[in-house]
Amino acid sequence: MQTTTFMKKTVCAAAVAAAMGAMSLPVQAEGWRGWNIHPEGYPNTEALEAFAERVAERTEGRIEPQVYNNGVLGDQPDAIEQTRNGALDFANFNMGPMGPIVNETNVLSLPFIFDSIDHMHEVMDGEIGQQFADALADKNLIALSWFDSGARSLYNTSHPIETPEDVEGLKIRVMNNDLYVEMIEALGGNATPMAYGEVFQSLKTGVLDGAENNYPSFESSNHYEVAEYYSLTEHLIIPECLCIAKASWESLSEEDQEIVREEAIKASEMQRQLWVEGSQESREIVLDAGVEINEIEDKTPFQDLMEPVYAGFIEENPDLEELIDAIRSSN
Ligand code: BDP
Repeated sequence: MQTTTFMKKTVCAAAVAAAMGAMSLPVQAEGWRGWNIHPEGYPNTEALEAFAERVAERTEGRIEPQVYNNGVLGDQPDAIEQTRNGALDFANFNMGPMGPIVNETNVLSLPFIFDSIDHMHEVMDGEIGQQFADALADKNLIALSWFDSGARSLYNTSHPIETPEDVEGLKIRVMNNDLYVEMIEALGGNATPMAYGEVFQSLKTGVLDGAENNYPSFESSNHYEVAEYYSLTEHLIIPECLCIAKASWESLSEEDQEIVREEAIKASEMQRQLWVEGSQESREIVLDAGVEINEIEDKTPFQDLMEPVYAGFIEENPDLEELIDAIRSSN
């Protein structure tokens, strides 16, 4: 533990102090490593990079966060573990793959739990959002702000999905969470949990028929190049966190904690704004590339099929029923 902490610290302040001709002892800068699954230019990436820059600036180099894009530090379930044990310092996590680790967050993965993105923000920015942050903190993750992740819709290589019958028999990739397997199976499809980075190749080679995601990810992952039918099921509206490893958080002075918290909130404001613009841009890019996008006039048949998913979840987690009701009735 000692060695790891020591190795994570970059003693670069000595050079700064020397350059300034200062005689005081050098301050140790914390070289914070941040996990990000998205590429450069993605709304989340831009917000994380702004966060890193502002934190370094405002702490005068006491914390030097560095964002590692494209999931180069590992897939999401791994990165969650690494952040929990302090091997990584901060990250932008989707609450989907968080479910197997922080059970309460599974509530956010229940299909159609939110009526709209505004509803999700209202819930997450209020008292209920704090309950999720507390549950994450119990598992060593300090959620300082919530990012937007739009609404996830189904896409596939063979035909538009208009009714649940159109999902029958399709091999659909899902994120790592049993709830999504149940969700796809309830629609008559075959679900395959798979790491994000493997989906493109699997769609291309026919190992998968489809997947589900928001516009920016559908576009930036290039899945639209191989799956040309995007159907607006909007079955999941899942928030994401800007999370700090508990060990990294606790190593900060109160003053630096305040700076990091403020900048995380600013980053989420920036991300949400970029998200709206980015979603629109991505939609245009995929349309220009020939993707067929279809609206679903009546989502009730999809929603009705989710009843057993809710029933099974509540049976296994009776203590979470109140939270589900609170979210559903909060709009
Ligand atoms: C994106 C999320 C990212 C997930 C990815 C996925 O932002 O965290 O890893 O979906 O489908 O929308 O795996």
